[in-house]
Amino acid sequence: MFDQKVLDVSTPKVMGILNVTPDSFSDGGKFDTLNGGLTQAAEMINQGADIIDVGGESTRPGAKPVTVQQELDRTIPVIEALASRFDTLLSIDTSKALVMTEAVKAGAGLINDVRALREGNALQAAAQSGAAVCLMHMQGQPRTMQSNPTYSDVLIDVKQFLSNRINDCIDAGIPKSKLIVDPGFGFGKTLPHNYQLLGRLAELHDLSVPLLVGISRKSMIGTVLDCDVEHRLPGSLTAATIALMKGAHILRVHDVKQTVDAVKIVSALSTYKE
Ligand code: 8Y7
Repeated sequence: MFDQKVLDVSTPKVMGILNVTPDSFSDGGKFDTLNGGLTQAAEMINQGADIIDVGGESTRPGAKPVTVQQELDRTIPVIEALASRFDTLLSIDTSKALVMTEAVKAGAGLINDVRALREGNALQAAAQSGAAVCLMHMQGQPRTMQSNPTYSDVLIDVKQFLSNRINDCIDAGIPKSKLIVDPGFGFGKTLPHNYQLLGRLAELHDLSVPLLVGISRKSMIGTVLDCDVEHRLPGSLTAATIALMKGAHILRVHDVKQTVDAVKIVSALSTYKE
């Protein structure tokens, strides 16, 4: 099972999303990015977040790429500051080898890579760092991934990809006990693909590693409900609950407090099972 020293996933865990892209905070200066990030992280930790996922590159469809230096400048000070103040597991959301290395030095214990360590040197950097890794499935690249995603069977294809990446990680020296997988909702998937994956999520347990899911406020919620981002909380919680019922171990979310409540309700089912 997953490395208990990294994170105990015997009960479901909540990962709070911390975007430290300048446009996330008031006027976007350096000071604002660091302080805004710390304030938001502290609030999520208070609300019961088990992990804080720090990201300095937007991976939304059509987002502009950022340089290594920009990503380092945005994320490393936040990780250092959080590591000195809190015991909470810190995750670095990046695909860049150098950012992985520096983030782990600064105190991150988990690498969350939407490109599953396929960028230059990422596999080696992650292995060298000794951190845990979340391998996410994505078809194509963020800029173009939603143009015409196709699969023969989305669940089988995603599972095969993740299985291959697990093997590549093990070959590179990352123990299986440090790996997490994620089907990558919204990353090169149509609406039917996303719901087929959610419905068959439990089949990914065959990979024998913990399962992370990120559905919070995504277009798979907004499209069904025909609502914009600020009205997607009830739909996001419903989808999170479905994922929990299918055995998801970690939920990556914006709304930590409400998701912790959903986890408690689902956990009460096991507590009071006869
Ligand atoms: C996911 C993610 C994003 C996800 C993992 C968003 C960075 C888009 N989504 N990482 N990142 N899983 N592991 O809407 O689903 O949050 S960015």
